[in-house]
Amino acid sequence: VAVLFYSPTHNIPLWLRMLRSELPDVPVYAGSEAPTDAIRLAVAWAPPKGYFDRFPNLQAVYSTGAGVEHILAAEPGPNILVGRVIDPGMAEAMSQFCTYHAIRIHRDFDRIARQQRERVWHVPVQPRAADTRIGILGLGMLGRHLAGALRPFGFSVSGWSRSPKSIDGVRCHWGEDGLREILGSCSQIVCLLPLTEQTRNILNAGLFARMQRGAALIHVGRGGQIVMEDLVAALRSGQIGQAVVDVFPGEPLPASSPYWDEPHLVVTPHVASQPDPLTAAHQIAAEYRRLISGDEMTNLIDRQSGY
Ligand code: NDP
Ligand code: OXD
Repeated sequence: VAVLFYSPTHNIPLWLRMLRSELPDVPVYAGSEAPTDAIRLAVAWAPPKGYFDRFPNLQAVYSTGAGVEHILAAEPGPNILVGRVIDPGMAEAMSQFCTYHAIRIHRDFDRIARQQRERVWHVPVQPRAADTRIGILGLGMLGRHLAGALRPFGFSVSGWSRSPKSIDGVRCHWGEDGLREILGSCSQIVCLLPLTEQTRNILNAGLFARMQRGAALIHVGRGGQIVMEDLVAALRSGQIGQAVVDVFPGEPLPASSPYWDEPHLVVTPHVASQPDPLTAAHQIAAEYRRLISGDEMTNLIDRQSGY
């Protein structure tokens, strides 16, 4: 009975070390060396399609991170449980990333930096945080944490989810009508949705047209949710004032991409938040013990809804 780790991008020796120290009595293998019959639990990032077919006794696959669309794309058998790491450190890092950009945009700190380069001493009018309404698309583990992180700065906060919600201090919207309301009422929109059939290409020209003119977009969900050509057109027309994009339809973004140079667009290399291998390994070890003792596993996703 053993655990498998697979990733084309992670620091594999580090993850193996962490998993082995949390599961000292359990063999933990990296992809290519695994004895296929023994593997019960796999921990993976972006496995190729059909990758799990070779493990006849596999019962559960955990994403190393919060998103699971890359696991589902590999098409694990229908009876295999799919879960994800729920890391408090990830939520903190995501809130830091989004709050930093929200404040930078709200206070127009780019203009202050420009003034320094131009040796201009000019004191702009200080905007009121309550007048800036920030809309968060996705009120899950990360979106809710971000809502809580923005409130102490005085921002007005709205959120959008699939099912109705009631969160203290947050104007909650849901469904199609809710999307129209949140887009029309916020001067900054943060996308923290999972990638599913419903959210693929959701950030497109139609959605941008429903945002307030000159509003900002902070996209930290998934690359498959944004139509980059539409974003560039919206930035150039002024419909979107500025954008931060952390996740792209094709990653890594090639050096030849024009997006690096697009005015009013901040490009970041999928760094908003990353799982901490130490806490992730601790959590995965607990899940493994539940699996082996027949207890219900936690942090599983609903394969029907895709998140
Ligand atoms: P959760 O699964 O906890 O929450 C997802 C939220 O999105 C829920 O509120 C859900 O609504 C809502 N949602 C899903 N589908 C729809 C829909 N069709 N319409 C409206 N709302 C919808 O996800 P997390 O908060 O943990 O993570 C969100 C995503 O962030 C991840 O899937 C990943 O893609 C991305 N991410 C990006 C990182 C980065 O570094 N850029 C790092 C980590 C994650 P409901 O509550 O009603 O179910
Ligand atoms: C994740 C990510 O989904 O890092 O965890 O994007």
